[in-house]
Order: sequence, then C-alpha cells, then structure tokens
Amino acid sequence: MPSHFYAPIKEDRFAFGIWCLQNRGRDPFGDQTRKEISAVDCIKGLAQRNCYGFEYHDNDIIPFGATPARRDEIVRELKKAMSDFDIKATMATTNTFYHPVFKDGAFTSSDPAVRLFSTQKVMHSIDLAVEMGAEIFVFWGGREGVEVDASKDPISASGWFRESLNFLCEYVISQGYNLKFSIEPKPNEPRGDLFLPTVGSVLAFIHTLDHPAMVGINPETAHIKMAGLNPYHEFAQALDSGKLFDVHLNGQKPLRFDQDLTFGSDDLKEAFFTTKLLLDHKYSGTIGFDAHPYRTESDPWDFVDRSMRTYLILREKVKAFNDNSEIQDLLKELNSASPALNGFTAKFSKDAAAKLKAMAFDPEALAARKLPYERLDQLLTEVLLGVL
Ligand code: GCO
Ligand code: MN
Repeated sequence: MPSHFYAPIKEDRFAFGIWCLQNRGRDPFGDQTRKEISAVDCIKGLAQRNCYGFEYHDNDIIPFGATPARRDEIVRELKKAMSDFDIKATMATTNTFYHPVFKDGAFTSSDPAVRLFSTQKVMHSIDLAVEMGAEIFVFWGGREGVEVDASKDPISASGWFRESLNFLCEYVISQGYNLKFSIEPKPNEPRGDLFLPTVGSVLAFIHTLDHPAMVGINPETAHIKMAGLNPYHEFAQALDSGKLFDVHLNGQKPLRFDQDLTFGSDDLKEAFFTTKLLLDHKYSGTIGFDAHPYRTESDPWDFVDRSMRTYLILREKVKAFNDNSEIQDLLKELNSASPALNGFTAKFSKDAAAKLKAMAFDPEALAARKLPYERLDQLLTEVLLGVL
C-alpha cells in the first residue's frame, strides 16, 4: 500500500493536545531533552499535517498571571494563525494543577478561597475557550485527590466539586455559550489517589449534577489501563450512556505510572477495538490524541504522524474485519442462538413473568454449545498481521 494512502484529511477530525507537542521530555528523574515549541508553531505543524484541530490548557497559550492586554494580544495572534493555517481549537481545558496554589486540590481544596480562585480561573478559561471557538471544555482533576486519607472527607470533596461544576454550568448558560463540559477520569498521578478514578465513577457523579445533560466524559486509554481496566469497555460504557463527548487516545502498560505512550504502540488489538467501537457506533466527536513523544525524540512530529497513521490503518483493519466473510459468518452463528427467545424480557408483564417462571430449559444442552472463540480471535490476529 503506498504510504500516502493513509494521509490524514480534515474529515478524519484528528486533534492533538498542544501540551503533547510542547512536552520537553522532563520527568521526575531527568531534565528536558528537547526544546519547547511555541503554540503557534504547534498549530502550524498540526495544520500542515491536515489535523482538524488542537486542544489546549489556558496556560499552554496564555502564561499564568498574564495581563488582560497581553492575553488579548496572544488571542489575536493565535486566531490569526488558526485562520491562516485552517485549524480549529476543538477542546479547551484549564490548568488547575501546576501552580503550588493547587497543591491540595483546586475544586476539592479544603480552603474555599482556593476553590473560588479555581472557579474564577475556569470562568476566564471558559471565556477564552468560547473566543477560540472550542465547543468542548474538559475538567481533568490532576490535583483533585489525596495522599493522606485522614486529611479530607471524600463526601465533602465530592460536594465541593459538585458545587463548583453546578456554578460553572450556570455561568455557561447565563452567558449563552455553546459549550459542553467533559470530565476526564484518572485513578492516580500526580496525587496518590484521585477522585473520580474511572468512567463509571464519573457517570455516577454526572447524574448528581444540576445540569447532567451538559456534562459528559473524556476517557483516556492510559488512565483506564493505569487502573488495570479495559479501554474498549470503558469507552463503550461512556458511549452507551450518550456521554462520550470526546476521547484521548494513547497507550499504556497496565498498572504502572502514567506512561502516556503513543496510540497503538503497546497493544494493537486493544487499539483496534477502541477504533472499531468509535467507527461501528458512529462516534462523531474529534479523535483526540493525548500522549508524549518518547523522551528520546528531539521533536514531536514522528509521534504526531504515526498516531494518525496508526488510527487510519486500524480503520482499514476494522473494515477488513467487518467485511471478512468467515469472521462475519462466525459472528452471525454466535449471535443467532435461540432466536425465538430473543427480546423476551424487553417488556415486563405479569404474564411474561409467569411464562418465564414456567419455561423449561436444558442447561446441559445450553452448556454444550460450541463457541469457537480461539478461531475467531485467530482470524482477528491474522487481519491485524496482514495475512487476511
Ligand atoms: C494526564 C492528563 C492530561 C489531561 C490534560 C487535560 O497527563 O494525566 O491526560 O494530559 O488530559 O491535562 O486537562
Ligand atoms: Mn488526557
């Protein structure tokens, strides 16, 4: 296959966090290994690669504490770059984790002044997001957690977070902004334990808010695997609940520190299923990548190119899987057991309950059913290896 076959186009709706490109390879044990790239150069480089959009934190583009005049000047410059290079700001978020003021949480700090400072920072960040044209606004609670459980009642912490989010939803409504919120779960790091660690916990939390329809989930592959869970299933749960507002695709070995590996670099089968889920269920948000180029890289562009290319190749593999007659025949056979009983419990009635109670089953015969999953999995392996 010629390499240009997998060249991204705008309709693919790819987006990268500019913080990924600005990452300088610094880690807790070592200094930076590459130069920082300016926001404008990030945007330009992404646009040249036909990326649809970019994602940013307020302080990726506006330095913490910048004067209003400086802020306006930067916004003018960025908006010009976005229009010159034809690229959108698809997602915006707020840095509520870097400055020491957030050392014990932003919205979950036990100090109401810190909570209000955080809410105020997010209000400014929301105004900026709308000016930049973003329609998704993410909350990643990097400092919303604890090391010392004695320090904080998690129910109070949840209440503080809820109060701030409710206030911010009202702010968006009162301004007439077209903006949806999306919460990004993570189990730990940089805190020992973070609140809202998984998709399930965010889903439950959303339904305690005053405006649940405005709030969704931004699941990230790595965060899910840090908890030892299955990204395909976690993304699916968000999608099934109508809450998959955006995604962060990357890679991660299970149960380790946040590695932020490139999408598809550590587990192709898993990346395949995430891609398949988004395609099969017509996910219409952006395909956001949130990873760090390896510390050994001297610039981020191979990382950018390969993330999109891997996704596009996997998209072809999904098509190959969906079009393969042996696989589809097998799936048809697997999904056509006991057709007369299908949907029996879809509608409850006393009569249906009585019938079900009286229904005769032959558990031995049901247990004897052949399930050729070894064969099915091998067929997928061969699709991925390029044999089928
Ligand atoms: C992480 C997070 C962040 C967030 C981003 C959005 O490193 O754990 O993924 O990259 O996605 O900061 O707020
Ligand atoms: Mn992320």
